[in-house]
Amino acid sequence: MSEKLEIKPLVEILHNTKRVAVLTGAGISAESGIPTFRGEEGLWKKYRAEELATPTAFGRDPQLVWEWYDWRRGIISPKEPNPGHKILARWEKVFPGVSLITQNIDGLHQKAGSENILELHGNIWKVRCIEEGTISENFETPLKNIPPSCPKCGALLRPHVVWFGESLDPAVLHNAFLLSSGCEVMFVIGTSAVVQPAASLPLSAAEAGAKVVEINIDPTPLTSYADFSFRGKAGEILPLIDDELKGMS
Ligand code: BJW
Repeated sequence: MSEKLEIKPLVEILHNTKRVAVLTGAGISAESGIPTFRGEEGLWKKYRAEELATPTAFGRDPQLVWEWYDWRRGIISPKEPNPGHKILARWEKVFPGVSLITQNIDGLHQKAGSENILELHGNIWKVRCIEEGTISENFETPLKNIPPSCPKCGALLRPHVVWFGESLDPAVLHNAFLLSSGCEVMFVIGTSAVVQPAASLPLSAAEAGAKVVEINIDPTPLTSYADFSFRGKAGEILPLIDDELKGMS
Protein backbone atom coordinates (compact mmCIF):
# COMPACT_ATOMS: atom_id res chain seq x y z
CA MET A 1 0.00 0.00 0.00
CA SER A 2 1.32 3.46 -0.81
CA GLU A 3 2.68 5.48 2.10
CA LYS A 4 0.77 8.58 1.03
CA LEU A 5 -2.52 6.69 1.19
CA GLU A 6 -1.67 5.21 4.58
CA ILE A 7 -0.40 8.30 6.39
CA LYS A 8 -3.69 10.23 6.49
CA PRO A 9 -5.75 7.41 8.02
CA LEU A 10 -2.98 6.76 10.54
CA VAL A 11 -2.80 10.40 11.56
CA GLU A 12 -6.59 10.50 11.95
CA ILE A 13 -6.29 7.59 14.38
CA LEU A 14 -3.41 9.32 16.20
CA HIS A 15 -5.56 12.42 16.69
CA ASN A 16 -8.00 10.39 18.75
CA THR A 17 -5.32 8.48 20.63
CA LYS A 18 -3.98 9.18 24.10
CA ARG A 19 -1.49 6.37 24.68
CA VAL A 20 1.19 5.67 22.07
CA ALA A 21 4.11 3.29 22.65
CA VAL A 22 7.18 3.30 20.43
CA LEU A 23 9.63 0.41 20.16
CA THR A 24 12.87 1.14 18.34
CA GLY A 25 15.73 -1.02 17.12
CA ALA A 26 19.09 -0.61 15.42
CA GLY A 27 17.46 0.52 12.15
CA ILE A 28 16.55 3.92 13.57
CA SER A 29 20.24 4.64 14.18
CA ALA A 30 21.38 3.28 10.80
CA GLU A 31 20.91 6.68 9.16
CA SER A 32 23.20 8.15 11.81
CA GLY A 33 25.92 5.79 10.62
CA ILE A 34 25.71 3.13 13.33
CA PRO A 35 25.81 -0.46 12.02
CA THR A 36 22.80 -2.69 12.59
CA PHE A 37 23.17 -6.33 13.71
CA ARG A 38 21.47 -8.34 10.99
CA GLY A 39 21.29 -7.98 7.21
CA GLU A 40 24.08 -7.68 4.65
CA GLU A 41 26.04 -4.93 6.43
CA GLY A 42 25.11 -6.10 9.94
CA LEU A 43 27.62 -6.74 12.75
CA TRP A 44 26.62 -10.40 12.99
CA LYS A 45 27.79 -10.93 9.37
CA LYS A 46 31.37 -10.14 10.40
CA TYR A 47 31.44 -11.01 14.10
CA ARG A 48 30.15 -14.02 15.98
CA ALA A 49 27.68 -13.15 18.74
CA GLU A 50 28.76 -16.28 20.64
CA GLU A 51 32.32 -14.92 20.87
CA LEU A 52 31.45 -11.34 21.77
CA ALA A 53 27.98 -10.90 23.18
CA THR A 54 27.40 -13.65 25.74
CA PRO A 55 28.41 -13.96 29.40
CA THR A 56 30.42 -17.07 28.49
CA ALA A 57 32.42 -15.10 25.92
CA PHE A 58 33.17 -12.41 28.50
CA GLY A 59 34.19 -15.00 31.09
CA ARG A 60 36.52 -16.63 28.55
CA ASP A 61 38.14 -13.51 27.11
CA PRO A 62 37.18 -10.16 28.67
CA GLN A 63 40.03 -8.47 26.77
CA LEU A 64 38.60 -9.48 23.37
CA VAL A 65 35.05 -8.54 24.32
CA TRP A 66 36.15 -5.15 25.66
CA GLU A 67 38.24 -4.46 22.53
CA TRP A 68 35.12 -5.01 20.44
CA TYR A 69 33.01 -2.76 22.65
CA ASP A 70 35.76 -0.12 22.68
CA TRP A 71 35.78 -0.19 18.86
CA ARG A 72 31.99 0.18 18.77
CA ARG A 73 32.07 3.01 21.33
CA GLY A 74 34.56 4.75 19.02
CA ILE A 75 32.12 4.42 16.10
CA ILE A 76 29.10 5.60 18.08
CA SER A 77 30.74 8.46 20.01
CA PRO A 78 30.78 11.12 17.22
CA LYS A 79 27.43 10.11 15.72
CA GLU A 80 24.47 12.47 15.88
CA PRO A 81 20.73 11.78 16.08
CA ASN A 82 18.90 11.80 12.75
CA PRO A 83 15.39 13.16 11.98
CA GLY A 84 13.84 9.90 13.25
CA HIS A 85 15.32 10.29 16.74
CA LYS A 86 14.47 13.99 16.79
CA ILE A 87 10.83 13.50 15.88
CA LEU A 88 10.37 10.91 18.63
CA ALA A 89 11.92 13.39 21.09
CA ARG A 90 9.51 16.07 19.85
CA TRP A 91 6.52 13.76 20.23
CA GLU A 92 7.47 13.07 23.87
CA LYS A 93 7.38 16.83 24.55
CA VAL A 94 4.18 17.58 22.62
CA PHE A 95 2.11 14.47 23.34
CA PRO A 96 2.21 13.43 27.01
CA GLY A 97 0.95 9.92 26.27
CA VAL A 98 3.94 8.90 24.13
CA SER A 99 6.41 6.45 25.65
CA LEU A 100 9.64 5.19 24.20
CA ILE A 101 11.07 1.69 24.53
CA THR A 102 14.37 0.99 22.81
CA GLN A 103 16.55 -2.03 22.21
CA ASN A 104 19.39 0.33 21.30
CA ILE A 105 22.38 0.83 23.51
CA ASP A 106 23.82 3.81 21.62
CA GLY A 107 22.31 6.69 23.62
CA LEU A 108 21.14 8.55 20.50
CA HIS A 109 17.56 8.91 21.74
CA GLN A 110 18.92 10.76 24.80
CA LYS A 111 21.19 12.85 22.56
CA ALA A 112 18.09 13.82 20.54
CA GLY A 113 16.32 14.99 23.70
CA SER A 114 14.12 12.04 24.69
CA GLU A 115 14.00 11.82 28.48
CA ASN A 116 11.80 8.89 29.46
CA ILE A 117 13.33 5.91 27.77
CA LEU A 118 13.09 2.26 28.69
CA GLU A 119 16.40 0.78 27.57
CA LEU A 120 15.73 -2.94 27.22
CA HIS A 121 19.30 -3.96 26.38
CA GLY A 122 21.22 -1.45 28.50
CA ASN A 123 23.56 1.31 27.43
CA ILE A 124 27.05 1.14 25.94
CA TRP A 125 28.03 4.29 27.88
CA LYS A 126 27.54 2.53 31.21
CA VAL A 127 29.80 -0.01 32.90
CA ARG A 128 29.00 -2.46 35.68
CA CYS A 129 31.29 -3.98 38.32
CA ILE A 130 31.01 -7.76 38.06
CA GLU A 131 31.52 -8.11 41.84
CA GLU A 132 29.53 -5.24 43.36
CA GLY A 133 27.03 -4.75 40.55
CA THR A 134 27.49 -0.97 40.74
CA ILE A 135 26.66 0.85 37.52
CA SER A 136 28.38 4.04 36.42
CA GLU A 137 28.63 6.18 33.31
CA ASN A 138 31.82 5.98 31.29
CA PHE A 139 32.33 8.03 28.11
CA GLU A 140 36.07 7.46 27.69
CA THR A 141 36.90 6.66 24.03
CA PRO A 142 39.20 4.93 23.52
CA LEU A 143 39.43 3.33 26.94
CA LYS A 144 42.83 3.79 28.60
CA ASN A 145 42.79 0.34 30.17
CA ILE A 146 41.31 -2.73 28.54
CA PRO A 147 39.71 -4.53 30.26
CA PRO A 148 38.78 -1.71 32.67
CA SER A 149 38.55 -2.40 36.38
CA CYS A 150 36.35 -1.07 39.15
CA PRO A 151 37.91 2.03 40.78
CA LYS A 152 36.46 0.97 44.16
CA CYS A 153 37.20 -2.75 44.44
CA GLY A 154 39.49 -3.51 41.47
CA ALA A 155 37.21 -6.22 40.03
CA LEU A 156 36.47 -6.37 36.31
CA LEU A 157 34.01 -3.93 34.81
CA ARG A 158 31.71 -5.12 32.04
CA PRO A 159 29.60 -3.22 29.54
CA HIS A 160 26.14 -2.55 31.06
CA VAL A 161 24.35 -4.22 28.17
CA VAL A 162 22.22 -7.35 27.90
CA TRP A 163 23.92 -10.25 26.19
CA PHE A 164 22.31 -13.37 24.73
CA GLY A 165 21.21 -15.75 27.45
CA GLU A 166 20.95 -12.96 30.03
CA SER A 167 17.74 -11.74 31.54
CA LEU A 168 16.56 -8.22 30.92
CA ASP A 169 16.10 -5.95 33.94
CA PRO A 170 12.77 -7.26 35.31
CA ALA A 171 11.44 -3.79 36.21
CA VAL A 172 12.29 -2.39 32.77
CA LEU A 173 10.72 -5.39 31.04
CA HIS A 174 7.62 -5.24 33.25
CA ASN A 175 7.12 -1.56 32.43
CA ALA A 176 7.70 -2.22 28.74
CA PHE A 177 4.96 -4.87 28.73
CA LEU A 178 2.64 -2.55 30.70
CA LEU A 179 3.15 0.25 28.16
CA SER A 180 2.75 -2.10 25.20
CA SER A 181 -0.36 -3.86 26.41
CA GLY A 182 -1.85 -0.55 27.58
CA CYS A 183 -1.30 1.56 24.47
CA GLU A 184 -3.75 2.28 21.68
CA VAL A 185 -1.13 2.61 18.95
CA MET A 186 2.31 1.03 18.90
CA PHE A 187 5.05 2.12 16.50
CA VAL A 188 7.72 -0.50 15.81
CA ILE A 189 10.65 1.16 14.12
CA GLY A 190 13.82 -0.33 12.64
CA THR A 191 13.87 -3.69 14.35
CA SER A 192 14.12 -7.14 12.78
CA ALA A 193 11.69 -8.25 15.50
CA VAL A 194 13.47 -11.56 16.08
CA VAL A 195 15.12 -11.04 19.47
CA GLN A 196 13.05 -12.07 22.45
CA PRO A 197 11.53 -10.88 24.68
CA ALA A 198 11.52 -7.47 22.90
CA ALA A 199 9.86 -8.98 19.82
CA SER A 200 6.87 -10.00 21.93
CA LEU A 201 6.05 -6.43 22.96
CA PRO A 202 4.23 -5.49 19.72
CA LEU A 203 2.35 -8.79 19.85
CA SER A 204 1.14 -7.99 23.37
CA ALA A 205 -0.01 -4.59 22.05
CA ALA A 206 -1.85 -6.20 19.13
CA GLU A 207 -3.47 -8.79 21.41
CA ALA A 208 -4.74 -5.98 23.65
CA GLY A 209 -6.35 -4.30 20.62
CA ALA A 210 -3.74 -1.66 19.75
CA LYS A 211 -2.99 -0.68 16.17
CA VAL A 212 0.53 -1.69 15.24
CA VAL A 213 2.51 0.57 12.90
CA GLU A 214 5.74 -0.83 11.50
CA ILE A 215 8.42 1.32 9.87
CA ASN A 216 11.19 -0.71 8.30
CA ILE A 217 13.11 -0.87 5.04
CA ASP A 218 12.36 -4.62 4.87
CA PRO A 219 9.51 -6.89 5.93
CA THR A 220 9.90 -8.68 9.29
CA PRO A 221 8.05 -11.46 11.13
CA LEU A 222 5.89 -8.68 12.60
CA THR A 223 4.76 -7.32 9.23
CA SER A 224 1.78 -9.64 8.89
CA TYR A 225 0.46 -8.46 12.29
CA ALA A 226 0.92 -4.76 11.50
CA ASP A 227 -2.10 -2.59 10.74
CA PHE A 228 0.12 -0.05 8.98
CA SER A 229 3.35 -1.08 7.34
CA PHE A 230 5.63 1.63 5.99
CA ARG A 231 8.42 0.28 3.84
CA GLY A 232 11.21 2.83 4.00
CA LYS A 233 13.78 4.60 6.15
CA ALA A 234 12.70 5.76 9.58
CA GLY A 235 14.38 9.13 8.99
CA GLU A 236 12.20 9.63 5.93
CA ILE A 237 8.86 8.08 6.98
CA LEU A 238 8.68 9.68 10.44
CA PRO A 239 9.00 13.23 9.01
CA LEU A 240 6.11 12.46 6.62
CA ILE A 241 3.92 11.35 9.53
CA ASP A 242 5.07 14.29 11.66
CA ASP A 243 4.30 16.80 8.88
CA GLU A 244 0.81 15.38 8.53
CA LEU A 245 0.32 15.53 12.32
CA LYS A 246 1.41 19.18 12.35
CA GLY A 247 -0.83 19.92 9.39
CA MET A 248 -3.89 18.51 11.12
CA SER A 249 -3.32 20.11 14.55
C1 BJW B 1 15.81 0.09 9.06
C2 BJW B 1 16.71 1.06 8.59
C3 BJW B 1 16.22 2.37 8.45
C4 BJW B 1 17.76 -0.84 8.73
N1 BJW B 1 14.96 2.65 8.77
N2 BJW B 1 14.56 0.38 9.35
C5 BJW B 1 12.45 -17.43 22.71
C6 BJW B 1 12.63 -18.10 21.53
C7 BJW B 1 13.88 -18.21 20.94
C8 BJW B 1 14.99 -17.67 21.54
C9 BJW B 1 14.82 -16.98 22.73
C10 BJW B 1 13.58 -16.88 23.31
N3 BJW B 1 13.70 -16.15 24.44
C11 BJW B 1 15.00 -15.82 24.60
C12 BJW B 1 15.69 -16.32 23.57
C13 BJW B 1 17.15 -16.18 23.35
C14 BJW B 1 17.55 -14.84 22.79
C15 BJW B 1 16.89 -14.60 21.45
O1 BJW B 1 15.93 -13.88 21.32
N4 BJW B 1 17.44 -15.17 20.41
C16 BJW B 1 16.88 -15.02 19.06
C17 BJW B 1 17.87 -14.25 18.20
C18 BJW B 1 16.56 -16.37 18.51
N5 BJW B 1 17.21 -13.77 23.73
C19 BJW B 1 17.95 -13.55 24.79
O2 BJW B 1 18.92 -14.23 25.07
C20 BJW B 1 17.54 -12.39 25.68
N6 BJW B 1 17.48 -12.82 27.02
C21 BJW B 1 16.45 -13.51 27.53
O3 BJW B 1 15.42 -13.68 26.92
O4 BJW B 1 16.67 -14.00 28.81
C22 BJW B 1 15.86 -15.06 29.26
C23 BJW B 1 16.20 -16.32 28.47
C24 BJW B 1 17.52 -16.60 28.14
C25 BJW B 1 17.81 -17.75 27.39
C26 BJW B 1 16.80 -18.56 26.93
C27 BJW B 1 15.47 -18.26 27.25
C28 BJW B 1 15.17 -17.11 28.03
C29 BJW B 1 18.58 -11.29 25.62
C30 BJW B 1 18.68 -10.66 24.29
C31 BJW B 1 19.86 -9.67 24.28
C32 BJW B 1 20.11 -9.07 22.91
N7 BJW B 1 21.36 -8.39 22.93
C33 BJW B 1 21.79 -7.67 21.77
C34 BJW B 1 23.19 -7.09 22.03
C35 BJW B 1 23.09 -5.88 22.98
C36 BJW B 1 24.43 -5.34 23.34
C37 BJW B 1 25.22 -4.86 22.16
O5 BJW B 1 24.77 -4.05 21.33
O6 BJW B 1 26.35 -5.29 22.05
O7 BJW B 1 20.86 -6.62 21.48
S1 BJW B 1 21.78 -8.65 20.27
C38 BJW B 1 21.18 -7.37 19.23
O8 BJW B 1 19.86 -7.72 18.75
C39 BJW B 1 21.01 -6.15 20.13
C40 BJW B 1 19.72 -5.56 19.62
O9 BJW B 1 19.13 -4.71 20.58
C41 BJW B 1 18.91 -6.80 19.30
C42 BJW B 1 17.79 -6.55 18.33
O10 BJW B 1 18.30 -6.15 17.11
P1 BJW B 1 17.52 -5.04 16.26
O11 BJW B 1 17.52 -3.76 16.97
O12 BJW B 1 16.23 -5.58 15.83
O13 BJW B 1 18.55 -4.86 15.05
P2 BJW B 1 18.66 -5.74 13.70
O14 BJW B 1 19.97 -5.47 13.12
O15 BJW B 1 18.31 -7.15 13.95
O16 BJW B 1 17.53 -5.17 12.76
C43 BJW B 1 17.59 -3.86 12.22
C44 BJW B 1 16.31 -3.63 11.44
O17 BJW B 1 16.31 -2.29 10.99
C45 BJW B 1 16.20 -4.54 10.19
O18 BJW B 1 14.88 -5.09 10.17
C46 BJW B 1 16.37 -3.55 9.02
O19 BJW B 1 15.57 -3.90 7.90
C47 BJW B 1 15.90 -2.26 9.63
N8 BJW B 1 16.48 -1.01 9.09
N9 BJW B 1 17.90 0.52 8.33
C48 BJW B 1 14.14 1.69 9.17
N10 BJW B 1 17.02 3.41 7.96
